Amino acid sequence: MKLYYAPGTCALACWIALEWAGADYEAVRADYASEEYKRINPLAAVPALDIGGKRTMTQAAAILQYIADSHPESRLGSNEGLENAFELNETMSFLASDLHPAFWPFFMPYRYTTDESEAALKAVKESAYARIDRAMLHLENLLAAGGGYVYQGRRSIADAYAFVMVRWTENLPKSWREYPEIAKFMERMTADQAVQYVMQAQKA
Ligand SMILES: N[C@@H](CCC(=O)N[C@@H](CS)C(=O)NCC(=O)O)C(=O)O
Repeated sequence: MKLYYAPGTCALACWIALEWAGADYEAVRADYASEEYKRINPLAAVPALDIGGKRTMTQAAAILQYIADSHPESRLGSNEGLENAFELNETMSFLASDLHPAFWPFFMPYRYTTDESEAALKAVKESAYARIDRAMLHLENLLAAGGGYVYQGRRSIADAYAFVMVRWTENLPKSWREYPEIAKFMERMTADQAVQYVMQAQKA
């Protein structure tokens, strides 16, 4: 299977999960704005996963779940039971629909205003900080409850997903270093061999 990614993006979460799962895959660098890539994902975004099916899979959270489900021995998915499955689903939804979008005005302020002036773009960027902080504080609480893991005290797809987005706070006025639980989580994740491999390989 082929994972389409771009450096620094949320697609790296899928790459880390593929490594953790011991999957047989190829990582393909994509130019997400290109016409060629739009034929792979009409939404012009990474990640996309091609498993040789009728169409390419898209949406990071869904792809991560697929990786976990297709490699059950790697125990990257939820624990047994309806409520446990709900909790992972809830956490993945939080990451995909609260944490991730909180960054959009920061990275792409021009999409959130019709005023093209520098001052307007700066204001939009700065408006992102409060939503990012709100989501980071929620993640901080999840990690405290999970003993340093995002989901139920053990490694899961949620760790990979949270890790790549937390990195985006690096150059913000309030970076991940200012959240004690997240800082410990980042220390553990950056020491992980698969994470180190992916973070190096994505630069190539
Ligand atoms: N809803 C999609 C969003 C994916 C997404 O926004 N990916 C970013 C990288 S983190 C991207 O490709 N952005 C390109 C763009 O917005 O032009 C998902 O969760 O997979």
